[in-house]
Amino acid sequence: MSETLPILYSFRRCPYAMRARLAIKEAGFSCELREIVLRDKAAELLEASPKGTVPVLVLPDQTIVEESLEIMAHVLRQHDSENWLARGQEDPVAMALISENDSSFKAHLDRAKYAERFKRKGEEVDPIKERASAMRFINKLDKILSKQDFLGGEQPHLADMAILPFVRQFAHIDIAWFRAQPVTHVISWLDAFLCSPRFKSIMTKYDKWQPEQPPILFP
Ligand SMILES: N[C@@H](CCC(=O)N[C@@H](CS)C(=O)NCC(=O)O)C(=O)O
Repeated sequence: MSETLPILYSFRRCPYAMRARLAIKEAGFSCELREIVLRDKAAELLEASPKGTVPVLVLPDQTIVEESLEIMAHVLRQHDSENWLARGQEDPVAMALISENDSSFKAHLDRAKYAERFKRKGEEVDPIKERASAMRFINKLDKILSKQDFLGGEQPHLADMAILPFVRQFAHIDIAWFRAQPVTHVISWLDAFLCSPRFKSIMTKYDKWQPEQPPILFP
C-alpha cells in the first residue's frame, strides 16, 4: 500500500513541517508519514533530498517536493475547500508576510532561542536584542489582527497557516513573557489556533521512523 502513497518526511516540532501537515490535512491528501529525528536523519530522507531538511514530500512518480511552501501549494492545488491557496496568493500583503516570516523573523527567532549555538559558531548574538527585533514582526501582525480575525480576513488562508507555527515557536521561548506583551490580538489568534482540533490533529506523537515498520497514514 505504501508503495503507491506519497511519503512525507516530517518532524513533529518543526514549524516548516507543521505548515506542510496543516495543508496536507486541509487538502485531505493521503500520504505515509515518516517521523525524522534531526540529529539522526534516515538515509532514505537524505537519498531523496540531500539537503537534509524536513519537510520533504516524495510523490509516487519520485518527484521530490522539498520546500514547505511548495508542499502546501502542491497539496492545496489538489483540494482546497476554504481556498487557502488562491486567497493567499492573491493577497500581496499576506505573501510579503510569509516571506518576512521565513527570512528575518525566523532568523531573529533562531538567534533568540538558540543564542548559544550561534555564539559557538563565533557569531555575536544577544538573545534579548534578537527577541526585540522579532517583536517588530509580531507587532506588524498584531496591527493587522486588530482589524480582522485572521491574516486572511474573516477566514484563515495560506498566510495564517504558514506563519502560526513560527509564532508558536517564538511565543514558547518564554511563554510568560510573551503573554505579558501588548499584542493581545496575536495572542488570541495564536490561542485559538493552539486550541483548535485542526492543530491537535497534526500534532500526534510518533516514534522515529524505522524502514521495517508498518506505514503510518496521514492525515
Ligand atoms: N526552507 C525549508 C526549511 C526547512 C527547515 O529548515 N527545517 C529544519 C527543521 S525545523 C531542518 O530540517 N533543519 C535541518 C537540521 O536541523 O539538520 C522549508 O521551507 O522546508
